[in-house]
Amino acid sequence: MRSHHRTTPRTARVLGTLLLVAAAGSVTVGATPAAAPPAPTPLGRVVPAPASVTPGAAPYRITRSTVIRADGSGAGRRVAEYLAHLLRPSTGYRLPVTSRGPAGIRLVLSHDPFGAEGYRLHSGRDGVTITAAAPAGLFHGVQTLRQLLPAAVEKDTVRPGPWLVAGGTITDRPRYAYRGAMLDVSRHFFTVAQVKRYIDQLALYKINELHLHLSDDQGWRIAVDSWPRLAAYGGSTQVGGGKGGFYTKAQYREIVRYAASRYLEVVPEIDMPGHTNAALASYAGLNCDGAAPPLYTGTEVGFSSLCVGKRVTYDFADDVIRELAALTPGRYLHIGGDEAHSTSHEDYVTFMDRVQPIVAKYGKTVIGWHQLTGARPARGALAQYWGLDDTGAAEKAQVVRAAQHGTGLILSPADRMYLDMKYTEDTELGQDWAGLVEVRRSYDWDPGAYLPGAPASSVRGVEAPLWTETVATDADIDYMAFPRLPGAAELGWSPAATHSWDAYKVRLAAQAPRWDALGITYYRSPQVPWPAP
Ligand code: NGO
Repeated sequence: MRSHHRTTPRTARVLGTLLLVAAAGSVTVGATPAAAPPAPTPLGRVVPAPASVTPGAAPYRITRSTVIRADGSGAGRRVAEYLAHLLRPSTGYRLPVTSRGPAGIRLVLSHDPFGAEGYRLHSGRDGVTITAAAPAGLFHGVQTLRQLLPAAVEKDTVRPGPWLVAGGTITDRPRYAYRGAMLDVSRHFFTVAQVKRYIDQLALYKINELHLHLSDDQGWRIAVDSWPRLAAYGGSTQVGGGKGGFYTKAQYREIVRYAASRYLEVVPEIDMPGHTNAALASYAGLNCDGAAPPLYTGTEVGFSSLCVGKRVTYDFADDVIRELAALTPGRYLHIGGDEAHSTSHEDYVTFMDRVQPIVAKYGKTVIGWHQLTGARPARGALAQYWGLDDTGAAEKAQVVRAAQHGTGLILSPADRMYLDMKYTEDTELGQDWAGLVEVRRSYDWDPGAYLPGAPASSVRGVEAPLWTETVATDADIDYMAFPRLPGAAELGWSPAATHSWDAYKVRLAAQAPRWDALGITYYRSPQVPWPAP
């Protein structure tokens, strides 16, 4: 294990103690190997771990006369409506939302310095109050409130309760502003309903960026009016030869809207100049030799490239980026740039020099896979690192140098964060090119120390990509994402001082009844002390 996990700084112990107090009701400093850990109380089982937890005496009880109050009629009110929607099916209560008068659950926007996404949640006999400086903070506070209630609250039919919210105060804010998950909708296509289901799972763990890998060799998944064959033909298949699919602009807007209602920003990716067979197959003119290759349904990588010397390539890039930027209220547009093995280095640099300004022209910030740092990353660009712990020093140094010169970093080390890696040799789904990634391995590292030499401020956060060569259904997504996804979320949200595998695995285990209630099928890793099913 990495040595920085062995030495626990003082602040870490103080916060860790708070968590342990919450978890066990007693003070225990110094991790003993958790053989039979006590079941954590609701306050001690929240994932991602809050920045600070102070248990209180009496819980609040939600009853049939509970009212939810949010001041005003704007975004705060909509968060209150969202909360009521979550609670009504299982409690069977009316839970009216009001903007004045007494209320058991109050969402308050205030000028207190909670930051863009932080919040304070106070729960006691008289009620629950969530206070934040911005609606996103109220929303994240609601996710915490959810986890303070019994798992049965997630059911969609009426349950007996009682609906107790553990008493105490949580003050919380994220470590990183960028906490992402990527879904590859190219290798296998996923419908709008499937993407929404994943969004709801991400929101529960306070993830705020949904990266959609919209194009690759096997499929083009977004309608582009000026190049209609990209979706109509390039989207007509997928890995294994199934019928594929694509999002109309209206459908894509619906994904963006739904994500925004859960405080997630959508980051669209068009992977270029490699990983472009679907586009090359759709338009012969994009190929250097003018001949369109057939559609591709295998899983090899690195064989396709846009034609860097042709003018039409940049007309294509401009049209696609313009139309996609118009569908994107978010700040970022991801242009891929990985595994351009069929593009010469010189061509790669030329291509990136020409395409990055197009992204800026349409008002967006470039994100690229970290190979972009081998070209000239545009000012303000972010590079997404997907190497391994033991990636060569020269490659890491190139990324670190870019970070020292202002390129921001999103960390997705493949042998930690890739949700498509097998857990063990016996995992049926998934790949193993980056190794086997069990739950502990995926959680137990520090994004702040991962690339020594990269300025702390260059690390904008983490992202857990789910590539879908072997993933085709909701159940497949669930199995690969759970239980690793909550760990990725915790790495992005929780202060480094709360990091402890022994404490985390107990909190993680306590999530299982919630997943059962939500219909999420997960991998029962032997590393985690799950409750009996
Ligand atoms: C690599 C490759 C993808 C694969 C993935 C599978 C990146 C950035 N490019 O990650 O095309 O789908 O591995 O794990």
